[in-house]
Amino acid sequence: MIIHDIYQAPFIKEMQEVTENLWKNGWDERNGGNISYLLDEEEVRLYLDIDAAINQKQLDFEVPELANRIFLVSASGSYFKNICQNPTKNLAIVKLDGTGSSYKVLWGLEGGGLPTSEFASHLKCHAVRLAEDKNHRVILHCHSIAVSAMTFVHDLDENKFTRSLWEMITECLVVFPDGVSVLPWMVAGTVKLGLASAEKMHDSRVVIWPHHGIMGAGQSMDDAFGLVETVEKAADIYMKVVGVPGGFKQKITSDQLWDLADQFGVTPKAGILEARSKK
Ligand code: 2HA
Ligand code: ZN
Repeated sequence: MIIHDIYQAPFIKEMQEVTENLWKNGWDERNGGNISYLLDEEEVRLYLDIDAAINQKQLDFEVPELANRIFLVSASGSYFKNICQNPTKNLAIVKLDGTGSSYKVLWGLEGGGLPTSEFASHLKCHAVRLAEDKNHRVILHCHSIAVSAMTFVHDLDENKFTRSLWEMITECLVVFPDGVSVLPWMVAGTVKLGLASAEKMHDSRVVIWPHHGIMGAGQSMDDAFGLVETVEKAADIYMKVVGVPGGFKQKITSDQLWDLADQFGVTPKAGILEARSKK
C-alpha cells in the first residue's frame, strides 16, 4: 500500500485548524486545553504503518470498550498556539492494546512526551459517548472564558445552569437539548475527574468544570467545536446582561422554548422547563 504524506491527512489538517481557532478565541492559553479524535484504522493505514510502534505505555486505568482503537490526541504540556506549526511535536497518534490498558505511540510526540494530562477523562468520555452514539468521534476540552466566568456568579445546579443558557440564544435548546452537566470543582488531570466527567456524558455532550473550563463531545471537529462555541456564546450573553445595571428585563419563556422544541423536533431535558401553560 502507498503510504501518503501524513501532513496531507484530513484528520491532521482538521486538528491544526481547530486548535488554532481555539487558541485564537482565547480559550486555550499556554498549555490549557486538550483534544482527542477517534480515527478510522483504514484511514490511518493510508498514512502510517500501524504495526511500527514508537513505544508502548501502560495506562493507570482500563478502558476495554476502546480496545484497539486509534486516537489523534494533543500532547501533555503542548501549547495549542504551536500545534498548527509543529504537529509532530505537539500531537500524538496512539493505538490502544487489545485490553484497553496500554497504548503504543504510532506517530508524533517528537522529542519525547506523553498524551494530554486529561487522557483519562478523554478515553472514559469517548467510551461513554460511543455507547450512546456510534458516530461519536471527538472530545474537546478548553478554558472558554464566559463559561468559566459564569461558574463564579451562577448557581452550579446543572438544571438551573442549563435553563439560563437556553434562555440566552433562541437556538441553544436546539443545539444542546440534553442541556449541560456541571461537576463540583475537582483537581485537574485526575482519573477521578475523568470518571466523573464520563458519568455525566451519559446524559449530556457538555460537561462544565467550574472555575476551569468545558468538555464537549461531537461526531466531528465541527460538531464538537460548534457545541462548545454555542455554550460559550450563551454564557457570554448571560455575563453581559448580568453586568448591566438592572440586569434582565425579560427572557425567552418556558412556553417559547416548548414552541421551539416542537418546531425543531427536539426533546428538552426533563425537569428544566415548566409544564406548558397553553396547548
Ligand atoms: O491540558 O487544560 O485541564 C491542560 C489542561 C488541563
Ligand atoms: Zn483544563
